[in-house]
Amino acid sequence: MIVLKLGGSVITEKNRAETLDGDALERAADAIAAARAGDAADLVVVHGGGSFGHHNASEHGVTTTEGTRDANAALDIHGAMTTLNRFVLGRLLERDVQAVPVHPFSTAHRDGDGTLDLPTGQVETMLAEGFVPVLHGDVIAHAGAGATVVSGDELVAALARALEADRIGLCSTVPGVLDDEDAVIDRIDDFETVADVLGASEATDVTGGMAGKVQTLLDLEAAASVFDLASLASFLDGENPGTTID
Ligand code: IP8
Repeated sequence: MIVLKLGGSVITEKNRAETLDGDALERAADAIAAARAGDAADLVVVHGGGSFGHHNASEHGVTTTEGTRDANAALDIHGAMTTLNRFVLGRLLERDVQAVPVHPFSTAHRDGDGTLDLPTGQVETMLAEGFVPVLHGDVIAHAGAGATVVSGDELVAALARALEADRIGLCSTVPGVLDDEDAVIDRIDDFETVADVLGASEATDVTGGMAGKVQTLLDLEAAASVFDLASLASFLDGENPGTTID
């Protein structure tokens, strides 16, 4: 089974509030639909926020650790993410991909120490019944902190562990993890060797840049690939485009 993250900056115009990158989303949906039409593995999709969610989260001062107890603030962030989720589902459904939503706010929470608890029974049942579950970065209840942001990357890691994913794909705006000369690093198997070339994301992003992603992915059992939209079809075809993190 495959866990695929569609980066928020891939499917939205990240620097213009609540603006979809319609062409990019169509291309992503085309690649997913083509893969589903073949002899496809089970697929779980997670998408990030991009310009839906991050702006709302920073307006309300909400991050993965700083929470809010204002339900209106939580709903503002959640609402932006569910709007984007509807767009993603819509593009997939138009292509006969049997995509269904899973909203983390209604299913997941964080313990007092910030650990994410994401039940996956519904996702497993959806997969067994032939659906493609589509999750998204969100706000979730956080013991002792109100509600905090959960990033798509955290969801990818939790799903990959719980569902024993075979492959993880991160479809990003860059063709892979880049070194200091902007060349794609083919393979990363420990963090120290790449730590100083990994910068933080420039646009408003409350959940961290590439360095955080690489660290999270290194901790997982399954191999992960970081690639751009041009390589999504080849990843879904079983190839290893971009950077392999294992
Ligand atoms: O774009 C965060 O998801 P990400 C979503 O995967 C929110 O970091 C609510 C800011």
